Amino acid sequence: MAIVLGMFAVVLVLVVFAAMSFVGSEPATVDFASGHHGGSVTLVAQTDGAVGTGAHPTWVSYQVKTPSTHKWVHTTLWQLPEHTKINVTIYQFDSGGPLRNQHWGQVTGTDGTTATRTTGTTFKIINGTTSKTPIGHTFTVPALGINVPLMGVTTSKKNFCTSGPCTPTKQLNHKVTFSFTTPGPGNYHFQCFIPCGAGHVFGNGGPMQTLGYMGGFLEVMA
Ligand SMILES: [Cu+2]
Repeated sequence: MAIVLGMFAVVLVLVVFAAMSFVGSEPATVDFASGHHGGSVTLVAQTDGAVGTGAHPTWVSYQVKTPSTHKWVHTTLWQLPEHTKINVTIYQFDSGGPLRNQHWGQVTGTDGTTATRTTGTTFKIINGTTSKTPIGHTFTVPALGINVPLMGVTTSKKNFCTSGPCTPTKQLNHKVTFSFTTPGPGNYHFQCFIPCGAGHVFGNGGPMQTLGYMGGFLEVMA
């Protein structure tokens, strides 16, 4: 009986520790919703080959700029107001490669079904089958039908950003802008669909399956 109780106590302690570390590791939420009274919302994010901060500084990741302090925050929990136009800018600092599935080279679900590059040209698809147009990541919200391919940069360049948060004005990046309109309230999962978790199972482990890195939620608020 003592052994059984002892084992039960050990299991209980382990469960509590696991739960606490899970809760403690949840990324911050950046709030674009409260204080919003009509008009559109500006959302600025970046994708880095190495996030440079937190528990896994070498992991590939998204970061987002707070609307109030304009500081980069390492999180993928973004609160947005409902039925609102969101103007998104993503600075892509990571390298890329040919797409395994050409589907992810298409722009879908955005206003006009287009996105705009640094040069000002709009595009509906990137031919991701060649190494000339490498894709680093995607911004994809499956429930909203949104997909935007994010082009990769050349790692051999001097101003390649090796560790985030990267500086858009100084370091090599592909800037992509697009807009979409939020639906009613709910939690809408978003993620990257490029298996970019190098060193993890089929590139789909590690940062690809961890909140705050290559996946997160658009928390659309009433
Ligand atoms: Cu990715």
